Amino acid sequence: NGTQSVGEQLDYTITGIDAGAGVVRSAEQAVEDYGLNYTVQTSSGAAMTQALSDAIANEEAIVVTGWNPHWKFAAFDLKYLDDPKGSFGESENINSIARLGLSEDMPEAYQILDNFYWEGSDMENVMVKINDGESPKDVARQWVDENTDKVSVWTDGVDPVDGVEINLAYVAWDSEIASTNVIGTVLSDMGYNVTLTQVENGPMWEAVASGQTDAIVAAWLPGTHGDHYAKYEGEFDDLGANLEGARIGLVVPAYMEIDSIEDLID
Ligand code: PBE
Repeated sequence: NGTQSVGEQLDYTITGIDAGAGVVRSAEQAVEDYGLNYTVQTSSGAAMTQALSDAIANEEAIVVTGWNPHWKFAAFDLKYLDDPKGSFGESENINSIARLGLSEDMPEAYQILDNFYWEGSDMENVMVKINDGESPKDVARQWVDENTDKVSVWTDGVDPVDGVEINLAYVAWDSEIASTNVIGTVLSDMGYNVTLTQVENGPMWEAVASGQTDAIVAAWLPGTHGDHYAKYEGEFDDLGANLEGARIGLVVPAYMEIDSIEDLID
């Protein structure tokens, strides 16, 4: 297909994830910013990584909405496309957000959530194992057991509780499956009766703002979820970053001979 343009090779399609994801919204922004005649196809994180894996097996062209931390960078040789117009923003933090009143109602959980902080490499280790086929719960259990040095900092000086119910909402993004299961395991070890509720992105923000859920550890800021953050500002308690140096953007296999979103233009 040496005669085909990049756009033709890609069927003028950016392989997206769930429609509610910030990275999909940013990809639609990029289509506008760069004047691309591409469609951002929405599906799910799992469908995106399957499409990526299939394309790489056949050395075909593909461009996906990507982010890190993510196991795909350990599994495949990938690169971000440069984004000179800044459609995808800069470096991101992942923040923990509590419902209003959590600090009074569940001071122990609040303290742990406030202390929760880990590195991109920690999250990626958890993600890689989950992708290898182990259950998120089992991998989280293992990570917590093997990282008592880190976990003990989060629980330092916090008294255990006796079966208090707590709910954490999350979206089924690989990164958030990892983080939510890990903090859920830590809270459970501290005596909480933990429920993890999987929802879509918009409903996740609405749930923490309305108090339907107690907390989320999945707030990508300032860009990716900036619209949700602004919509509900004042209706939640921002506990700050649990991870720094995250990123979103358009990602392609390293063998593709393009380096910038601008190279998608025919
Ligand atoms: N993500 C992973 C999410 C946030 C976490 C980058 C796919 C998104 O809203 O795009």
